[in-house]
Amino acid sequence: MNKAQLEAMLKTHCGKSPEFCTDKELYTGLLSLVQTLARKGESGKGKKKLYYISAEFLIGKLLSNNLINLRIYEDVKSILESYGKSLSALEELEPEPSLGNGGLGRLAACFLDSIATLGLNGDGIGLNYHFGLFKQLFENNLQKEEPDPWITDTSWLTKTNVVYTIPYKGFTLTSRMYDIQVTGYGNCTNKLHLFDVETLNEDLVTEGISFDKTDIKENLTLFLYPDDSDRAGQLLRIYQQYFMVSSGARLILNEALSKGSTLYDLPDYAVIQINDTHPTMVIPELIRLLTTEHGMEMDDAIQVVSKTCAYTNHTILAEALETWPMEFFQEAVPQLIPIIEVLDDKVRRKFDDLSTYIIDKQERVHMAHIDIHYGFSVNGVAALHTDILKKNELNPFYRLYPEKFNNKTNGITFRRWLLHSNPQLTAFLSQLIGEGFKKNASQLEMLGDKAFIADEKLLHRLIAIKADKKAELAAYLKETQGLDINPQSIFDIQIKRLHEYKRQQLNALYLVHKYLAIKKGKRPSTPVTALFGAKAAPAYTIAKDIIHMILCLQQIINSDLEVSPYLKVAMVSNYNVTLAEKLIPACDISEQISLASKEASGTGNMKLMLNGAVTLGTDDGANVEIHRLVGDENIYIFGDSSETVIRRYQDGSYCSKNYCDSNPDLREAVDFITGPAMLAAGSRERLERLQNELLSKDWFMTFPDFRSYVKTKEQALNDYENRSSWARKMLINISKAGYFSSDRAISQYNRDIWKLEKDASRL
Ligand code: 26V
Repeated sequence: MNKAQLEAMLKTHCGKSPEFCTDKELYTGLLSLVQTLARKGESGKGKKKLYYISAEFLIGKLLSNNLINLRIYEDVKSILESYGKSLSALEELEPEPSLGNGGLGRLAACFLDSIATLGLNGDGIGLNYHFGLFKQLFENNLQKEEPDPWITDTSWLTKTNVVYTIPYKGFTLTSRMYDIQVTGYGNCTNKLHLFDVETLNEDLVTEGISFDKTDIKENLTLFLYPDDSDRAGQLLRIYQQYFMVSSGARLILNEALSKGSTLYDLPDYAVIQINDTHPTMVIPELIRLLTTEHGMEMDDAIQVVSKTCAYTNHTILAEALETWPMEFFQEAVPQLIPIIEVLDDKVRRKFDDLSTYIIDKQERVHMAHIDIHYGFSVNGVAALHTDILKKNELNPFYRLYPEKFNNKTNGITFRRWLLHSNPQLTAFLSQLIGEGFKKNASQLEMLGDKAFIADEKLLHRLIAIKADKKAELAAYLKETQGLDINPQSIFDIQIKRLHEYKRQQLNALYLVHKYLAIKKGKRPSTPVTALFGAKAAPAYTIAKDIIHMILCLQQIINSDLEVSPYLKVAMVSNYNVTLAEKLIPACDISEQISLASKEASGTGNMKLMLNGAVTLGTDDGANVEIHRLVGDENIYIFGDSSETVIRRYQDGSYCSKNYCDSNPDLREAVDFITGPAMLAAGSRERLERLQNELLSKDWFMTFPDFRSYVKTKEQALNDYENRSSWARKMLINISKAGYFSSDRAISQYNRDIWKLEKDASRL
């Protein structure tokens, strides 16, 4: 389509010429134009279809992403400009759907983009949370949670006529399917199906994000992951999960039937990727539907379902592996109990290792065990993670089914995380190596050419682009959050969910140490800004205490006239996809400092390297693969190895206090937490609790890594001074990022697990 045709279409969809439109009218017109164009790429005709079922899809704003994928972004931008209108102003009007917590949900969104881009027949299945994850505010140096509505008359959701009746103990709920189009880069469009309850009542929300957790009819899809610290919250999770999988299972069976399946051949029509354990009930639910509504024998149904389902594991953290008391099933979905008992019984007959049973002695149901016994594939999300699953966490299962285990290192979509978030860098890279990398990310390797690496002018241009993105970010944060940061400083960024294993507290301890060093006269040559973005789960007390510590430090350091010219702390509030798109291109140092063995993969690490940040991290998750690709010279690795950490957990030898006593710098930093400055800024209760947690437990071993973290970070800050040499590191990081494209990840999923035909007619 040429520009004139596009302009004509835009006018039709707006109902008048752009110059007479308000921004809202333009936004609505563009939305309808995009939906019309995207419809041309829909097919759904392929015989076999992938269903990516996930409790989270952190899709972010869609307007620009869709314009890029439809390849009309530049034309639309310039048409709007010719009428004195700005596309970025329209982008600001779009609310962000926060339908995910972090990496797992964002991965699902990147995967949908790549599935469509590769022309694969694959849809997402999830829930239509009306408020998604909470909106984060800061008050008195504390996190406050508020609902974050995103559904308006101009959202991307389309109501469908697909309606199911979902049975629970003592009542039923009506489920309706809403669709969001998923455009690929090229011509293919798939769908994200989000199921919603017809009887939802948004007025149930009272103070903050509190609501009546027992009123399932009215609350089912209000929030993502409602507070599950109590029984009512946990039960609500079961109600939500069952609603999602029962709706999904019915859709999957109906689609297969409509294409001529007998259901005995379901694996020829459907493959279901179970994203972590949240959708696990799809296995017993499918078996239930096949046996009760489609007349299949139990053994046949189990066989069919086992050949259809594949499971991805995203964490080794014991507390995150779901186990539900049998009593919860009794209360919410008793119809699944006989099925789960049969599944457990079959395992017991076959194997004598108790640790692989589905129902344990305490009558708890281990969801991952269902997935592993009754799925045909089990994958981890980075090489190290999959190795740890095989050797440690899931070793008894690996010994039973070695052939099921495989690794699929995570990936990210470059359309959003480079083309959209960093058009300046994209244009520069295109000048150097052509446009091919947009479709084939491995072409970024060409940037590693000796001629490029030695080209000082090129390196300075790279630095200039980074400087522009830093200035843009500083202006944005000033305008939207009142944060004052120096764009000339080094931007050291840690953005991810707040969790003790990710160790924001280690970064905070470093900042105390640095603050005190500057006070003693050790000033850095280039000022440093430590940026954080993180939400803490509402009921996760220590995580909130860590946020409190960082916000107190921000107040103390930034208002200290002696120190703030050299060091500043800025914790952005409500870190989400939109903010990530602004923070990532501006980053110099990417903090990936999880305790080795604990971060399954990480994907922020990939987005940051792609945008020319240099990683400061532990040998954990996908950092290991980044390290291998860029080499020792172009990454800063510190801390104990995953083997050491795992051994230390096994022999129970770790005692945090000993480390503290033998390192005066660490002692000084830990003491500072409850020193007079902090107590004046914050809450004694929170600060003492955090300090005590570190001194008496420090479960994620920040103390043993403190010394090498400080040393390695100082090395990175010193190396930054040599601008050309630093820019070379940036370029090499970009050149090696191609491996982390989600197109590569999805090709591997398809080659090894899904085995879908490419729909050539759509490419
Ligand atoms: C969930 C929970 C929920 C209960 C409280 C503690 C807790 C701790 C961790 C989790 C994580 C759930 C799974 C998850 O989000 N995993 C992330 O998946 C990403 C995509 O594969 C991966 O890059 C991250 O390393 C991994 O943490």
